[in-house]
Amino acid sequence: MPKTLRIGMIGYKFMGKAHSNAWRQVNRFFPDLPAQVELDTICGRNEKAVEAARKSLGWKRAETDWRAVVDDPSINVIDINTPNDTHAEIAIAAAKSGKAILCEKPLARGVGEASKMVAAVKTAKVVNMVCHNYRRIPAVALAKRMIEDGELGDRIYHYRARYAQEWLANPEFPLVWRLQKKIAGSGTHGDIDAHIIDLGRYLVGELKEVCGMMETFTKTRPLWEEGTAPPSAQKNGKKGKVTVDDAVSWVGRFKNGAVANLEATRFAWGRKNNITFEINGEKGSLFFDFEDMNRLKYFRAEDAQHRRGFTDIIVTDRVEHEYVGNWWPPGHIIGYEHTFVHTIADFVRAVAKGKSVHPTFEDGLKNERVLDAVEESAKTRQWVKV
Ligand code: SOE
Repeated sequence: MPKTLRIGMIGYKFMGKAHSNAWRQVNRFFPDLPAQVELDTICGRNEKAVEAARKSLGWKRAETDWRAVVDDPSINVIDINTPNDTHAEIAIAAAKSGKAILCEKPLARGVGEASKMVAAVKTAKVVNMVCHNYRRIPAVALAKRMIEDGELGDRIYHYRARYAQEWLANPEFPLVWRLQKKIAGSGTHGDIDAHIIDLGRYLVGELKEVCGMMETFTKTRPLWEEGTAPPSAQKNGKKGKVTVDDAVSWVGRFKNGAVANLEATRFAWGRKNNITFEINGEKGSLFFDFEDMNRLKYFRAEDAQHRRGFTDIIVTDRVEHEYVGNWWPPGHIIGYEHTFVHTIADFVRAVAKGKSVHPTFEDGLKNERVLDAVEESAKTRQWVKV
């Protein structure tokens, strides 16, 4: 008889919606999972808004006090989708309550908080995971397999990645929490650079040292009451100070000798949610573009010179490509929301077996070490060891 996992989800906006869809779909599309999930409680501060989310996202109960959810003995899993300043407090309390924990990225606002979270889950011996959903894109999983199979050779020369969005290029976009250091910890850096750092750690290896720069293009923005009006609405014309980075660029060295070159920005008009990476090895290259997420491009240096070029792999084979078999026949592509279903399917398996899968909180801490090192480098204009 499969176990039942009752989920308590803290946070109900964008990530709450993506996670709710994944919790609802996971047993339907991964029928072999060793546990059935129940969307038990959704939690948020605004009673009216969280009740509306409960109804639309399919949860049994709505709650405004996260502590009540964490202390509820009938809840087995805590899924944290709140702003970054609450991740540590909620996760540490959930670990003490013996809950398995899925936490949105970035794990915390820096190494200090992340270290406490890792200590808490290790002491409590609870299954833990950070929701770096892009690892579980089938094309990214294929890239990992090809690198491990030696298709790029033993030596990787470059990991080059960019994460570009445009949603803050409008200077009138209000001062939301992602622009406030005390809540977010950092701006573009912890928000989306964290994702391409995680992909670099997953696909290439650990970073040894970094050298970076940061820029804040728009120093002040209109104030607004979070949750009282759509972001375009502005409250009383007052402005507040932006206290985080708008863009970050950095280079680094991996421990295995590969060179890193990463850039993240939320000021790139025309780029909605554009993640690209290219990995160059001694025997060839891989290229991925999230705007075309079901393809992986592969260049094999050993092909005959007159006909070699980037081959275009459509990553939709039901047997050869991870996760695809749970969806549609070849060529019927999948999307952003499926990456959360894949992540949560692996998390459910981990909880049922009592053994965490990557990326764990330890991975989240290693990510924070890179984030903090880049931030220190940008401040000191020096190379910094991770
Ligand atoms: C905002 O930049 C954001 O929602 C990130 O916080 C997510 O992690 C990313 O997947 C999409 O963009």
